[in-house]
Amino acid sequence: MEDQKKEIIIAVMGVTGTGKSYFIREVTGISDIEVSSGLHSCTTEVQPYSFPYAGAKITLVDTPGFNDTTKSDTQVLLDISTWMSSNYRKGKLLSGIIYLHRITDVRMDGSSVKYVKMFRKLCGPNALQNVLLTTTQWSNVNQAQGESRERELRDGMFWGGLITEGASVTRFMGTRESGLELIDKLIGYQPKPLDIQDQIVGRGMEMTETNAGKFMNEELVSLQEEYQRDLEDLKQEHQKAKKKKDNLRKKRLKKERAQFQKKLEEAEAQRKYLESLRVDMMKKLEEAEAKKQEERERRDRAVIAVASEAIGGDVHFQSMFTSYSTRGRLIYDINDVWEFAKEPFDVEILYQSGILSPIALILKTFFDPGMSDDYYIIYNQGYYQCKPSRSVERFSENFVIFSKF
Ligand SMILES: Nc1nc2c(ncn2[C@@H]2O[C@H](COP(=O)(O)OP(=O)(O)O)[C@@H](O)[C@H]2O)c(=O)[nH]1
Ligand SMILES: [Mg+2]
Repeated sequence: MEDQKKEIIIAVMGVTGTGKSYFIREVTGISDIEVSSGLHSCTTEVQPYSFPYAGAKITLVDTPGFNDTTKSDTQVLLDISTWMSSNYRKGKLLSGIIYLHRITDVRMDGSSVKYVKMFRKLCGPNALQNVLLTTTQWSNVNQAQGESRERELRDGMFWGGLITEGASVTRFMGTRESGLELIDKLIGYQPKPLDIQDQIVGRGMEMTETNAGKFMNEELVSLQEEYQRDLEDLKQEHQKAKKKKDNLRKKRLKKERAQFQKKLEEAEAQRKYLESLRVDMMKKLEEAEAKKQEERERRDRAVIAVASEAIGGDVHFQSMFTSYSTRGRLIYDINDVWEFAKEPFDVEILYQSGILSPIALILKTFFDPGMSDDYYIIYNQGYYQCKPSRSVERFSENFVIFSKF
């Protein structure tokens, strides 16, 4: 039987552009995680990434944020809730949440304020003890300015309330080491259910009955009222301009009205959507999520086979890992010998520095029986772990198997 490492699940949350994907990329070492280069957001779905650390399997869950360029805030809340409830149903609890906020922000903009309020409802007081309110992008502010902003955040009403309920304030300095310090903290925490999980799964509530859904609905109602008032004002302005025969102004006001009308309709559509999320509708969404996860697991069943004879490449030293370039093949069915005749591609085998000397690798002791399983290949945004017990012989060659971690 293969030993199953303990899994620690940590969600990474915050509005779009705060550095969630960047954080996960740095900490996991999975370099092909997409980080946005401009205003366009890349994380459109909830996406977990696992990596080995401290003898455990650490899973960092990337989440879409408010102010996404492709998704409404309501949809974002729903995506997060669906993922959370689907995993809770499987008995998976979060060990903690890393909540990211840019220290470069001069003040909290509308989206951040709305997000922080929603976040509080989503977690509830119990889970807030497992939340690290983490500031990012310290390299883009001077230290004194950053510290003064951090104090304002602590003392302000948004973070102040979260802190009173047990959340702690930390910093991410942009490096792997700094990120791992946060992971170290959370590893020791007692995993807890979030309010949203308890409300949807435990109590069978529909979205608008949950605290987060209720909040979102109230936000949308007041947003609609605000737009309606704005439209009314614009209408009067338009009348005045009409009387004065100010055509230029009339034209401008007309354009403005059209914009507000569109916003009003969007808010209305979001509210209707939220209302449509009855229990059976949410069940369906959860099923779709579970299906997606199954599909992913099925894909993850493919393994990477590395021929023992392929040994002999260059050894590189990095901070956390020593890596070694070789070639591997992606195998969907280990019993299909012809898959082992496929054209190999370049892979890097990583191992935690200090465990085995690179000399030992070059001397081909790498595939010795009884060796540790602390060897990995990063492929397709995930870690593949060496399973020495699964090595096979094909075409009189020995292959070592790496399977999804
Ligand atoms: N200097 C610095 N830049 C960062 C940091 N975190 C994120 N960024 C940059 O901020 C932008 C948005 O980051 P991204 O991870 O895509 O944000 P997300 O929308 O929260 O996933 C990217 O251009 C990153 O390179 C950080 O800690 N330090
Ligand atoms: Mg992202």
